[in-house]
Amino acid sequence: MAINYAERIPNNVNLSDDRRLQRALESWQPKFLEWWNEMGPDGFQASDVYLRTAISVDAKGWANFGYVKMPEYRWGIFLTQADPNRKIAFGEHKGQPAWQEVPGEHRGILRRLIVTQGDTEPASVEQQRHLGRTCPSLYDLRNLFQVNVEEGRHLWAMVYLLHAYFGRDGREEAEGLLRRRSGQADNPRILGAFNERTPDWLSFFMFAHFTDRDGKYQLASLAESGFDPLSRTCRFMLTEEAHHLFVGEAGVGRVIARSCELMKQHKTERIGEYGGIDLEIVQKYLNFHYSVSLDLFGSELSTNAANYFSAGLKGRYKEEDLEDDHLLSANSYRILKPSHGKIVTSEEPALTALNEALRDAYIADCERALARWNRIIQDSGLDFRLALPHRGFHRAIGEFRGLHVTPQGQIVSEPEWRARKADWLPSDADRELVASLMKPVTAPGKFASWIAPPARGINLQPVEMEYVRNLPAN
Ligand code: BYC
Ligand code: FE
Ligand code: FE
Repeated sequence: MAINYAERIPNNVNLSDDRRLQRALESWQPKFLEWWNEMGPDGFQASDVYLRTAISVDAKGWANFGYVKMPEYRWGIFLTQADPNRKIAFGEHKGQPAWQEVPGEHRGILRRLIVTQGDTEPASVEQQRHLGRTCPSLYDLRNLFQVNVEEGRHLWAMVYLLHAYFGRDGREEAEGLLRRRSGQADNPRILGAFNERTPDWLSFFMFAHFTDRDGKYQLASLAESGFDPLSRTCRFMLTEEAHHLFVGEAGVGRVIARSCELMKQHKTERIGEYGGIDLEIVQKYLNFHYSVSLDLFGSELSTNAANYFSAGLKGRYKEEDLEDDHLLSANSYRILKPSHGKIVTSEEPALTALNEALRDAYIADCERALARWNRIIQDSGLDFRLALPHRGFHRAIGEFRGLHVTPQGQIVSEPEWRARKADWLPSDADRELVASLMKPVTAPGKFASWIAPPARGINLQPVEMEYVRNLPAN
């Protein structure tokens, strides 16, 4: 499954055998580059960045590292190897051979899933485009750009499917993916979290941790899809996603480590004046990014989710490891929902509760990562502990929407919520404090005051390597 880099669009799908498709994608390519130049990393398009590029989709050695100017990155189309015997593992078509073409009866909802997935990718690049100017180190700057170019490639992954399998409407959707803009009132991105701001690096690390992690769970569910090209493209995307999650978790972990160091050194929890970020502020950022990411799983009870599953288009997390009939015709699932001012458990048909089941898997993953962050604090001998807020906290989608739920899971009145909101979510003052610390640090091997250096560099290189060269002058 070697990747052909001799063509204008690198690919491992024999693109040159399909001239029509190749031409269609080659005419989308300059529009993508126009978008990248307009909405991609602001100020760094001429810099040389130590990036990895896929050379093969095999588990071993898919990455090649070298200095690249981002607009010259070789974005391409990479699918994992096909399994000719693959069968649909769930839903009404269970046991039938996986589809190599779009099943006509499910065309509309399949297209919508692909467009929704595709829309998040450029959105995240837009949200992060201004961050280069305030990077805490060249190491972090390079990681930001690595994530950005790979999100750009994820857009290519979905655009390939739209062009290859959905004809004219697919091509129109592919244009739409370049037209919507994160946070723009008249033409916003589709999902809520992708229209929020990512104003500073703490926010970026939280986003990469919590929001990219939604990506991991959604991609894993789409990797189960009976539509084989979607499954194969998502499988390769997941290998890229692992690095994004590393950037997020390790980034937040290094902020925590530095805060602990300053707290011990100055014997106070208020470390802003010493150049650190209070753990209390870290907790509020966590509350924000976790809650908007929980919304990305959709409503607890969803007929859309039931339809996606029954149609064989979107499975559950690790569908094939689950031991049931893979139809969910008679199963139930326990969810939490508000009822008469309290939060109660309720047995619901498992088929309509699929979003909540995926959210549960995600929450368990977030709990494991949280324990690793708390271990850093514990190992410094401090008593502070971070926590995930209740799943009903600050929700805009689903059963908890419109309610005011505290991080501990109490439903409170609106006045009480307003009075206490600044204890739970970043206040203007918190954001200003964090913003005031975001002074760029670009000397190789140096790090901003608010973050600890990483344990090791990229690709076995030293931490002090010049990961980005040719920075903009200013
Ligand atoms: N914001 O039945 P419901 C990633 C809409 S992240 C706004 O509750 P459903 C990445 C919903 O569209 C992974 N609207 O939900 C991470 C529907 O609208 P319509 C992205 C929302 O459909 C970092 C209505 O509410 N991938 O890759 O079961 C960086 C009722 O829908 C939201 C995917 O999302 C929201 N949060 O599930 C870069 C996978 N939630 O139809 C990249 C594909 C729901 O009434 N998408 N709505 O107009 C899906 O599987 C589903 O669309 C969702 C929603 C899970 C998102
Ligand atoms: Fe992505
Ligand atoms: Fe990602």
